[in-house]
Amino acid sequence: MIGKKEGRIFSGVQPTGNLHLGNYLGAIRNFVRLQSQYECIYCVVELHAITQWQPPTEVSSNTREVAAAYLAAGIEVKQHIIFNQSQVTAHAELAWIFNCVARLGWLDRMTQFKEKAGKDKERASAGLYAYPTLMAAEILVYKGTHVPVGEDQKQHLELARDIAAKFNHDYKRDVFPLVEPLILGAATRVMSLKDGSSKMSKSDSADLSRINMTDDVDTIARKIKKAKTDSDVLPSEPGGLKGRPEAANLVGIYMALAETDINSVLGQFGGQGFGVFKPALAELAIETLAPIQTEFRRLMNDPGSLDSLLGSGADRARALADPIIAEVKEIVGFIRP
Ligand code: AQP
Repeated sequence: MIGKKEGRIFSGVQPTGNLHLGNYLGAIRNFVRLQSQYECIYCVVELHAITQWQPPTEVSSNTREVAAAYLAAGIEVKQHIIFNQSQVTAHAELAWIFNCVARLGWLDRMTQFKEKAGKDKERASAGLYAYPTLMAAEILVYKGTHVPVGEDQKQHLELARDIAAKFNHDYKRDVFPLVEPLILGAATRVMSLKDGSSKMSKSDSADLSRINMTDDVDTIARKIKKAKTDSDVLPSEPGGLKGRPEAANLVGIYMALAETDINSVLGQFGGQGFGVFKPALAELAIETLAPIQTEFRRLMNDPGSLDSLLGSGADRARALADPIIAEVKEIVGFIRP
C-alpha cells in the first residue's frame, strides 16, 4: 500500500526517445523529490507516444528507457508506482468519456497541438488532437491531486481542471478533484542549445539541440561547447541577460544543476566569457548526470527485470483505477452486472 500524506501525484513521460536534460530538470528530478510528501504514480505514457508515428520496436525500447530513467533518478518502487500506460485500460475508457465532456472549442485552443501538427493539421492524427483528454483521464482515473510537469504542460492541466469541473457539474456529483500543477525548480522550460527561443525537445531533428540522458561525457562536453551563444561576456546582474536567450538558457541550466540562484551564478561568472563558463557548465552537467547514467545503463542491460517491474506496477495501478472507473461508469449510467 502506498498511502501517504498530502495528496496523490500522477505524472508521465512519453516514450518518444531521446530523453533529455529538460525532461530530467523539468520533470523527473521533481518526481523524485516529491516522493517524500505524496503518494506517487509515475507512468510511461505510450498511448500519448503513438499520437505521432513511432516504430513499434522503438516504442518498447523507449518505454524501458523511461522506466529505467525513473528508477536511475531515484524513484522508489516499493513505496510508489511505476508502470506503462497501455497495461491499464481504464485510462483509455475514461479518456473516451472525457472526449464526450470536453468541448471542441477547448481543444482548439491547445498550443501543443498547433505546434506538433504544424501547418498541415488535416494530416495530424485524431489522437494528437485528443491528447489532452487522455492526459486528463490518466490523472483523474486515480483522482490525482497534484501533477509535476514542465511549463509546456500547464495549458493541458488547465484543461484537465475544466474537464473535471464540467463532469462534476453535468453529473451533479463531486467526483473529480481539480488538479494542481506543480511547476517546480529553476528549469521549468529548458531551451534548445541551438535556439534559445525553442524548447529543448525529444523530437527536434538536431541532436546538438539537446543533452540526451544517454550522452557520454565527451558528447555532453562537445554539445555544450557547440551551444549557440553571443559574443558578450556574462553580465553581473540578471537584467544583463535580457535579449540574450541562449546565454540566459545556459545560465538557467547551470543554476538548476547547481541548485543555486541566478545571483550566485552571475556572482561567480559575471564578466567572464563563454570560454570559461561553458567548460564549467559541462563539468557540472557531467558530474550531475554520471551516477544516474551509470545506473540507467545497468538497468537497461536487464530488460526482463524492467518488464516485470512495469507489470507489477500496472497491477498496483489497476487496483487503484478499477474502482474509480467503475464509479464513473455507474454515474454515467452504464449497466454492469
Ligand atoms: N524543455 C523542457 N524543459 C523543462 N521540462 C520539459 N519537459 C519536456 N520538455 C521540457 C517536461 O518533461 C515531461 C515529459 O515530457 P513529455 O515526454 O510528455 O513530452 P513533451 O512535453 O512533449 O516534451 P518533449 O521532450 O519535447 O517531447 P516531444 O518532442 O516528444 O514532444 C513533461 O512534464 C514536460 O513538461
